Amino acid sequence: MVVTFGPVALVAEIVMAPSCTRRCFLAAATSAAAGLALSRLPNASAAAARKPNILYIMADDLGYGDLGSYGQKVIQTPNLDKLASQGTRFTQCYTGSTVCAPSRSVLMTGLHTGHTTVRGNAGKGGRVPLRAEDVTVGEVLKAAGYATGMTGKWGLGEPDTVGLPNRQGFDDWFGYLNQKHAHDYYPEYLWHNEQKVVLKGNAGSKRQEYSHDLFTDFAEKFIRRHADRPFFLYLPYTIPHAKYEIPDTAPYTNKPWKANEKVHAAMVTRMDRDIGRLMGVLEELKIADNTIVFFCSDNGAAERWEGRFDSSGPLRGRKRDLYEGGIRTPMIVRWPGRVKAGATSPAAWYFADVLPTLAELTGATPPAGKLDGVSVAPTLLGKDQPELNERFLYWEFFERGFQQAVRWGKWKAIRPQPGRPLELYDLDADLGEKHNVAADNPAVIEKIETYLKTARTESERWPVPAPKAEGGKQPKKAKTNKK
Ligand SMILES: [Ca+2]
Repeated sequence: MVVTFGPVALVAEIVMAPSCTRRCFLAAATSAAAGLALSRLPNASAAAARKPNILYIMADDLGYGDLGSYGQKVIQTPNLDKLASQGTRFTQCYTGSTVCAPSRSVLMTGLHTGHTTVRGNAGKGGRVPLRAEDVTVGEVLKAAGYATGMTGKWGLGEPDTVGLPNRQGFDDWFGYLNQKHAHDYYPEYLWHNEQKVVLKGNAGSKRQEYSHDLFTDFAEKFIRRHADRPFFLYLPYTIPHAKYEIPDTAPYTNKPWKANEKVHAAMVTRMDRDIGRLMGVLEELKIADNTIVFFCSDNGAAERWEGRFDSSGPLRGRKRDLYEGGIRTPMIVRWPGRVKAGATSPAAWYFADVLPTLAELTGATPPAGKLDGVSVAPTLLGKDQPELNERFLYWEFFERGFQQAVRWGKWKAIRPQPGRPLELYDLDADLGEKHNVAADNPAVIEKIETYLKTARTESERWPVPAPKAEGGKQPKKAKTNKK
């Protein structure tokens, strides 16, 4: 039974440990069975005794260019820069979508927007929750024995739906369910599991409890409470999403900038400070080396802040675009001794890969059905995965009609509206997606068009609109479909 799980080499190492009794062997072997990826590493046997904790931190609407380690010159992010220096910085990692809810749905389910349940912030008939049959990364890690926590913005289920975090694998969570509610940084209430928690400091017009600070407090307590067992803490911060509210714009208060610019910068720096605080807690508890820390954004920059921060960096577009500025994210992964420190990786991967990756890193069992993502654990651990360059990454987006995007090797294709020809960009030569080279590469277009024929399934809640006639008028058939 033991051998059917873990690679033989790892089991052999455990068997040969001199002081190991049968009981100790079984405990270690169970742990090893649950630690496949660890076994690929030279010093795996010691680490295999204890599954790694996972701290997955995600900002909201943070741009590709907002961090010092990704080229930001103005906003200070010393703690995240340190995280990058201690881990690997991925330059071609992508979110699940160009807006909040579908991106989170992809992250949670390992399915891209052409298959996942929540394909937009709202669908036909309003917001759509995850379904009971959706298997989230929370459920996958919980089943592997992890304590599962979440704090911040959920966005995948309203009260009294099966989409609630507690019904999707999270033991303990605190924050916003509803995305619009999350625009308010001084809410009158938040949720702790299925209970409403009234924030007295924000009653009426009072502004004393900044929700972001409460999430950091919750995260710290969760980590302390679970320091002696494997935990998965998902921390989807709401910063730096609008509204532009913050207790203090330091250290930018005296800058000659617009008010919202000061708030944006101060939000990012405040989040950075708090991530530094959580890293300090991991160090204090002596679990920093056994905790895999991820940091990313949920979609591209909401504002480009051109000439001030240039939050999309060198990329075209921003949130709500399928150009790179809408979907490419900073991604930093830190795991001392395992994920290479101070390294940069151009491997192309995306949110759909997170579930299978975390499953492999923790020895959890991924859901039975086919996922769109693959495990990029080998890539995180510094191994080549040339197959990542051969697969297709897929996005679709329903606001402003219907757009689709595909990444395939160096190529990026976008269909801006149904029925329109694909645009094609060579990202190696043209990171800013300025030159549509579709006409010069018919074989590439044909290959991507063939892929698109089977890339997605229909969703009742997000019907694809019929192609618009030239000039923007809907053909008659589309009108009947719109009811
Ligand atoms: Ca967002």
